[in-house]
Amino acid sequence: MQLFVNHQHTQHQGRQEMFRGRLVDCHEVPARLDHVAAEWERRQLGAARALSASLDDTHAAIARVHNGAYVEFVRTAWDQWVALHPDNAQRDALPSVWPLPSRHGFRTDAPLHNFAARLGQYAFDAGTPLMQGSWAAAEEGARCAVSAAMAVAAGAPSAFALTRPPGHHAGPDYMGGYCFLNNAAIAAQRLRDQGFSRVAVVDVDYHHGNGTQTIFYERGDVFTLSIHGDPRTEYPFFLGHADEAGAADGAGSNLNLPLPRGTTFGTWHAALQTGLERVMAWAPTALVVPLGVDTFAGDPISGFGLQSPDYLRLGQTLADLGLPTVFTFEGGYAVAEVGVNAVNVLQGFMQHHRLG
Ligand code: SP5
Ligand code: ZN
Repeated sequence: MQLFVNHQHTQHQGRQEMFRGRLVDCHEVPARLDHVAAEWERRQLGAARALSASLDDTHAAIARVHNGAYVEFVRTAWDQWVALHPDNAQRDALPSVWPLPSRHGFRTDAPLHNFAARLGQYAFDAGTPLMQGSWAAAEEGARCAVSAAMAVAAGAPSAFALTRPPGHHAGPDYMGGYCFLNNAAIAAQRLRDQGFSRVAVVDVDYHHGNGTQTIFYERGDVFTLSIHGDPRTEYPFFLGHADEAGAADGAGSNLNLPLPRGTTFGTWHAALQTGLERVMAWAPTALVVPLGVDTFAGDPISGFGLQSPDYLRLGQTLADLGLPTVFTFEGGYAVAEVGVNAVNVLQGFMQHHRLG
């Protein structure tokens, strides 16, 4: 498995997120990635590769799944924020006002010249702080995702984009859920553009992969499967229900398998196998796995009960599909265990994949 590491990730280091009416320390911290890198190294799984994608190519890949005005906003948001008031340089930007859906009468077509309004237009929660280095970190993460996809397109059996901030909650024109650019969607689209005719995304993060689902919802060339905490009780609440099956050309190519809080590995893995039967019946030629390990029993913000050895088995199950595979790093907030859990998936995969 080829490893691509985002060495710019520490430029994104959120201070606080809104939780139950007050600001609490961010769960999505730089040490998460460092633990995964250290565990990969400890097991001697191979040196990280140089990123093959240029910045120009990365921007082209980002533009394949994200809206140009949104990308330009994320790129320039910090400077706009600091221009409002010099004290803002010491604070992260967090949204606090949003338009409700248009049925409530609010307009989103009028020009917005206020930064707080523009931030609300492009974000769906107050848990995704944006700071000086957020764009640089997210951009380099997308570069890792493109490089990983290109490695697989060139014949590598598998590749891992080890990056943060994560990506699977970011939609065509919005940030949220600690995510700015959808690395998994960027990788899937690049695999399509490199000639893989049918790409499946199998999202195993605790939270529904709403951004990825939305990006591909009306397309028949990318299948999206997500297994996650039931959005009736779990974040992101407003998407991820079992009846979302895709639309237009994408009808039948989205599958959500929501599970209740408290679900442990036996039930979780049975759901995965049910989902993978649908995926394989769809006949994909490549796979993208947004890899979140916030399904871990010890995760501080999530509600499933997977144990560390279970992640080896998850890797094996994914390997048994026998597909060229790109992994992107998503959630997992039990910081001390995140390295062991994520690398268990990857090592379980490598030990069982027919392509090596
Ligand atoms: C990539 C990813 O896993 N994003 C998850 C974003 C979740 N943000 C909202 C979390 C709200 C739950 N907070 C519970 C805190 C308990 N101390
Ligand atoms: Zn998550």
